[in-house]
Amino acid sequence: MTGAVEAAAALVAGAHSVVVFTGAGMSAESGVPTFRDDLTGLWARFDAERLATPEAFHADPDLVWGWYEWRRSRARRAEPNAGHRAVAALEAAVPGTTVVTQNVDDLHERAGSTAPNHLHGSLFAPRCIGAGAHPAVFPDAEEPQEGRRLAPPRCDACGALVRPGVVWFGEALPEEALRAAVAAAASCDVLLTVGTSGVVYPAAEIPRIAARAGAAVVQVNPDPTPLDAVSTLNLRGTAATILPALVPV
Ligand code: BJW
Repeated sequence: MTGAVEAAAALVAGAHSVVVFTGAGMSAESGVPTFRDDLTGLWARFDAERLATPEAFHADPDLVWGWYEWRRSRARRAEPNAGHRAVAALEAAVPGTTVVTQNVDDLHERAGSTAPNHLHGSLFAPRCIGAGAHPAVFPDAEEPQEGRRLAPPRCDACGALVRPGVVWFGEALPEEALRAAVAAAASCDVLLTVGTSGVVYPAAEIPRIAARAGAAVVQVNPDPTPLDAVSTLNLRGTAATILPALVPV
């Protein structure tokens, strides 16, 4: 263990309350591409920041729904990695632990985390765009390797188009999830920020809120990010290699 990893492990071991704040890098070693990785297959010539918008869905629902169904089928096939399992073990070891994730996969849950707080929604909670926002249920499909355009289903209750249950650019985050994340960040002893570029707001405020409130912020990321500046310790490595060393034994 390097000195910085040992120092981070000591901070976690001495904490009563820990927030684990995760981004797409958390699932990279499970084979789920990060949000800012280049798109592949049918979407190679598109920019994720433009596809993840209500405007893109309204302009071309089949393109955007096909992208999300492709991602949902890949996320279903992915398995949690050692980093997800370490987060669940940390929750068990430090009872005052809150997991706040920007990820739309379910790998924290499948690794054993009890109730991760999903700030940007979920690939597994589609709903209709009608006024009732009815939850939609339809069979899982195996998507082809290269992806495909796919017409979104219609809502059984009101006939409106079904959309992914994620938070797109320009949309509000789920109110209760954001409130709980802000409260946990404002009162924790240690915040671990893992695998996020820290550029998408308001989520990127979460580590900054913890730092302003006096918590130690420990960043796990192979690359520098704007969160380096608020981090007490910057651990340059991957989630699956570093997080297991931070779990108190
Ligand atoms: C590893 C690793 C390994 C690799 N181990 N690490 C203030 C300032 C400027 C702009 C704004 C602002 N406030 C709001 C905005 C606008 C906008 C915004 O932030 N834009 C910025 C891009 C400039 N925000 C919004 O629009 C938000 N809504 C909003 O503000 O609404 C206002 C409102 C209020 C009331 C009513 C109505 C409106 C909504 C933001 C929603 C973001 N949604 C997305 C898409 C979700 C669905 C989908 O997945 O398709 O969420 S965008 C995308 O970014 C996704 C992610 O959750 C999010 C964060 O990305 P993340 O997780 O950090 O991934 P990457 O790829 O960026 O980084 C990966 C990192 O991992 C890298 O650092 C790697 O080095 C690292 N890594 N391998 C550890 N193995």
